[in-house]
Amino acid sequence: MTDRYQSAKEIYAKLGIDTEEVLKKLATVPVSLHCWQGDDVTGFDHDGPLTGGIQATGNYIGKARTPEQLMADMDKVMALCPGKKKLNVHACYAIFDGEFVDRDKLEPKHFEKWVDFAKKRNMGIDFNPTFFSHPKVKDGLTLSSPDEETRKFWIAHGKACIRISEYFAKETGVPCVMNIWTGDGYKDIPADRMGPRIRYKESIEEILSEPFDKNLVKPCVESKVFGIGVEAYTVGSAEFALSFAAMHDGCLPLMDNGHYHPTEVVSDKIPALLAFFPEIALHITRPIRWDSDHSVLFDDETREIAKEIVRNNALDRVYMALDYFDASINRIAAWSVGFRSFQKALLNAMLLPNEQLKKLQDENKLTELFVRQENTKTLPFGDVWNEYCKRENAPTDCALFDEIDKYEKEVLLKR
Ligand code: RNT
Ligand code: ZN
Repeated sequence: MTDRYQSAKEIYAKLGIDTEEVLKKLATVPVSLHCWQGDDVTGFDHDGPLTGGIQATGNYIGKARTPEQLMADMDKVMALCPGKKKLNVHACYAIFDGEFVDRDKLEPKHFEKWVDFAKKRNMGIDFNPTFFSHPKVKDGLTLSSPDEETRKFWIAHGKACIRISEYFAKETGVPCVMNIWTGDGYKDIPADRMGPRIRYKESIEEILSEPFDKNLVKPCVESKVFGIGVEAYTVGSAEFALSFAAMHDGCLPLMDNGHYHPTEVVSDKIPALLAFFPEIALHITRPIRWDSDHSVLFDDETREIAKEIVRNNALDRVYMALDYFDASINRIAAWSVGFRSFQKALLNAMLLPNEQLKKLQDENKLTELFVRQENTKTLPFGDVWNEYCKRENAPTDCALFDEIDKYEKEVLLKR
């Protein structure tokens, strides 16, 4: 224990915060680490471009091109990050040994290697059907397509993913969050806004008619306001996803903080949803002017998101997953700084005198609240963070770059 941590511990104790308890607790809170930062959302089941209105920009060296490379990179990222990780896989990351099957025919066996990977590392797994980057996306539409054959194909994919999700949960002993997101929409003003939404609704209902144990599989619907080439209208808008989840028992709303108008904040939406839903899910990202999916930083909104989860005692009601993909810088750096930043945000939230601050609000002592809230920003948070990294065998912030640089020279540059 360093002198600096010792001194920080005493300062926090005076505010009624037990740093030891906080460090122990934080190390048990799972955050989903997405596999797709490692290869720019490419996956292993196709050669085509990334579609669906999302884009990874940049061409930094060292992109993972095989399951082995992606898993090795993920291992490196996990070694660089303190905290409990859950694995987040997309259906397009199926691993085929010889025979290839299309997405409507995927089976648990195509994900056996991911299960082995997760089990060996004591991780649960989250899953995502992949409704993009595929020739059967017809005119930009999948589950909301007016073409029955297209719609059927994608429903079959969704059902296959439910079965795979249940397999993940059974194998790992941890519930699997299965997130439904499609890029369905129109570039310009549609003539019919409701038709596609009705079809989308019915398609998701058909997917969820696949039998599954609600304690093992947690289906979610992720909303979005717009995508590239889908600027005028998205089928799965915020109201659509929220209403769908509210009306279907066992279905969760998923909010991605890159999917709203730029002045809207997801932090404020979290307590609103927690007032109604037993459980909700998040994609944590960093949008810059649009849904750009930059790596997460320890910035104001990330801190606010973590605060809303922690101070509402909702760590076990909110499924937290990262979702970004920056290909313009070392991917291991983007991946790990994002995970570490969210860990920092959670730690910061857990180190705040939340109960005292709430009390000031309820007593309408708003001047004191104003002053004390601002004062929390200069508490010796960094000393507790360093101690956390040390205990979790992860590098401190000062040591992080050298480790990334070494891996780049020894592994990534040789690819
Ligand atoms: C796209 C959504 C979606 C994807 C991943 C890859 O805007 O955020 O969650 O990023 O499924
Ligand atoms: Zn997302």
